[in-house]
Amino acid sequence: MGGHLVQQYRMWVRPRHLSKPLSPGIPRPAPIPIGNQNKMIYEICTQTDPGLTRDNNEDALAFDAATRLCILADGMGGYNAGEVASGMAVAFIKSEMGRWLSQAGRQASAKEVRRAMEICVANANHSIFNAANSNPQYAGMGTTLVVGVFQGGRLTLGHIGDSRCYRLRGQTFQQITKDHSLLQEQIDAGLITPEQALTSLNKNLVTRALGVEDTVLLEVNEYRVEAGDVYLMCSDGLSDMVTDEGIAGILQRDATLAQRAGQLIVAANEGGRRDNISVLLAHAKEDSGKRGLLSRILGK
Ligand SMILES: [Mn+2]
Repeated sequence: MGGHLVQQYRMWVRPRHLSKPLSPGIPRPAPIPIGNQNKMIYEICTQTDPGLTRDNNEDALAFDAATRLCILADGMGGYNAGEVASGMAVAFIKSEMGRWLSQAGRQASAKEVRRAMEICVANANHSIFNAANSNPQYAGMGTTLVVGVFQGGRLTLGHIGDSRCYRLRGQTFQQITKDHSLLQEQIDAGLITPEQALTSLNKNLVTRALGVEDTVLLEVNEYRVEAGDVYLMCSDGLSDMVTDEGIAGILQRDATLAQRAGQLIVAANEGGRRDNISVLLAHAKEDSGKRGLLSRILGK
């Protein structure tokens, strides 16, 4: 029973207090060129941990190396419903979006990738919402989502809820998604300061979630990727437990990407809270051009 209560602490709330619909995000900037795709290579790794006090993991994450599609979800709902929702979201998007990306190939424009992502997430939303409505044990389940596609020098990034994406560029570490949460809305409205937010009790109330209503608004933004950038996608099990400075310090260590992912998990567990922790790291590197003689002759 205790475990059940722990699983329930994270909830979705309808943003009823808002006088107008949530804005779909910042005004859309000019499309970002994809650049020379052959010049950027990506190393991607993932790690997830149930945490110190939970025996189940309601986070789910995956990536597809061929299409550089990255997905992370943090589910919510009673019993194992959170696991079902996040698992469905990741499996569905990996399969559908992965198939579209491999068919559309490297030629897909920013607009097409954005559209495909929106359709894919809308379909995933339907399938989770239908499962929740046809199985009483899954009633009300839902999940946060971060989904990213790296193409050459461009990242198309979608998110719902409070799972996040951060970027380390040189010495600058920055959160590049903005949570869809009650807390973020209170900060935006000037009701509380970011400092007060760190100790707030309603950290876990999200105002958007996948699968809880018949439609969902995915926020999609595009970013220019520079060689050397490290991107971190994570669930709140990391971001609630480790400060931005702490995360940046680990990402700047001289260690392999997988080692740094493991060190983030350790740091979150040292904080001692009882949530699942998931991290996905993507390191953009300039292709050194040291290809074999044959591929240089063939121009590939
Ligand atoms: Mn969580």
